Amino acid sequence: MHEHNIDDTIAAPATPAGEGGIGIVRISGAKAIEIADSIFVSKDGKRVSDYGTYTVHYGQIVDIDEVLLTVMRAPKSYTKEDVVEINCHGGIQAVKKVFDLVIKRGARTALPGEFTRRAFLNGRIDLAQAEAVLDVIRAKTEGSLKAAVGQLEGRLSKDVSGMLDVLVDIASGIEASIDFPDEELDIIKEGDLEKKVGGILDNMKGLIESFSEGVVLREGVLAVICGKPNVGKSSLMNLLLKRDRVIVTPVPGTTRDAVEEMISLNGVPIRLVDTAGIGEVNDVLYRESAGRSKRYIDKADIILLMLDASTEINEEDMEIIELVKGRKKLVIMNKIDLNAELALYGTGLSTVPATNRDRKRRSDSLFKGDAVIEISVDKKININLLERSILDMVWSGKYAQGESAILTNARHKELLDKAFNNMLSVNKAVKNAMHPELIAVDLKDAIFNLGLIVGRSASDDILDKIFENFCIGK
Ligand SMILES: Nc1nc2c(ncn2[C@@H]2O[C@H](COP(=O)(O)OP(=O)(O)OP(=O)(O)O)[C@@H](O)[C@H]2O)c(=O)[nH]1
Ligand SMILES: [Mg+2]
Repeated sequence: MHEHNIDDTIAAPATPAGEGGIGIVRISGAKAIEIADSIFVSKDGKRVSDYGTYTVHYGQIVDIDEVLLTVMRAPKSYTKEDVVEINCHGGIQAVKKVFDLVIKRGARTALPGEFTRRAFLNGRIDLAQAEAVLDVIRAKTEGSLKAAVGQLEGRLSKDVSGMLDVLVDIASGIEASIDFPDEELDIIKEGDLEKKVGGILDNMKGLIESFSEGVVLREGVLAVICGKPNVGKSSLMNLLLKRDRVIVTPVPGTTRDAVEEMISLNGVPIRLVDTAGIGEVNDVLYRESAGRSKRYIDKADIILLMLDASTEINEEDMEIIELVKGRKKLVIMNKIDLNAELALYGTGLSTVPATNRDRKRRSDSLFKGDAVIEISVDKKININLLERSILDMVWSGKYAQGESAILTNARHKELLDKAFNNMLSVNKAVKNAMHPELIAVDLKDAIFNLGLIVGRSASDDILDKIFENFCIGK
């Protein structure tokens, strides 16, 4: 087990190792100012202990580097302790030397996430907010960032604390009625309690339902482009990525390995995968690449099944169609530019692709329930529509990035599920006018589980588990 003595003064490089413009060594704790004082020679002749909070000073760490030193005094700092940040030149040597010197003068190397852990333990932020720090650092797109920042600002915390307040209120009312059974206490009167419990259940349900969106924002959606060779999968990958990431040639079987890249559609992170065409080639290399394609197809959240709109659906297509049967997918008919009428249809100049009615009918029966869209990667026809269709699949039409709290973290989801079940029991007990003591038991569990989300009653083990994922220096 790690030693998290909160009385230690801790230090760590706060910037990633490697070359960069600046590198920062961060120190936090009662001795932060004293340690900085012992190694810093200021240009203005003053000592670090003379400096006020939120001030920046130019000087030298003797024999190492010229630096800027920032002082943030307790309690208005990241950790609520005295914090000093030393900005030196980026690069491994300067940062390492300054850091070593700080340790020599009495600081201890911070454990992963220890600065943030202190911010939590010292009461500046709650646990859900502390966890959001990591999400902000790791945010993949604007959408992910927005969700993480919302949580860091306390959107979820406020929601959860609000529920906790109501539950604690109910619980104390119930306790009182247990202690003084003869007095008619307001709390369990009439529909009042039932209404409060119902409100909490609704609130919890809304949060739990937001988790599917939350996970998408945090982790991204795995969207796998698949199809027989040469239909234009890699061309689509490059187009959506807006750069020439993968090789495109007129030769079927060009792509041999699956390639995954992150894109952002309206701020939603999509892990887009280009796969090798699956078809009737038969060499060792082909079997390996088709195997990889199939493994990605198995893992996909969304299948982007690509077909060639300029030719009939053939056996090769059928094999893949069979492979992705029943999966959540978008059927993309590419190369409509090769077909005059379909091309016109794509531009909106013609609304019915007349000669393709038969083909359409066939694909309609093949892809019942799936969205089918016609595009041309080459001529960039219907690409906006394609992007919108992908987003629609991700959100199934129900998502609007509003101001309400959303659940992005599996730990929170698990706890809310538990608390929700506790509240269902409470609800049942209330409806059946059961003895208050029976209501109180489940109510206490609900309060306990909800409390763990924001860190009330969280044990050291739980904290260890959460903060071990952080980087050192955060
Ligand atoms: N006319 C036309 N040609 C296209 C279109 N999209 C792609 N192509 C061409 O089709 C050929 C194959 O494109 P790729 O993107 O390599 O196809 P792929 O599906 O990745 O092929 P494999 O990697 O072999 O499975 C290339 O010559 C592309 O330029 C399109 O919309 N219209
Ligand atoms: Mg390819």
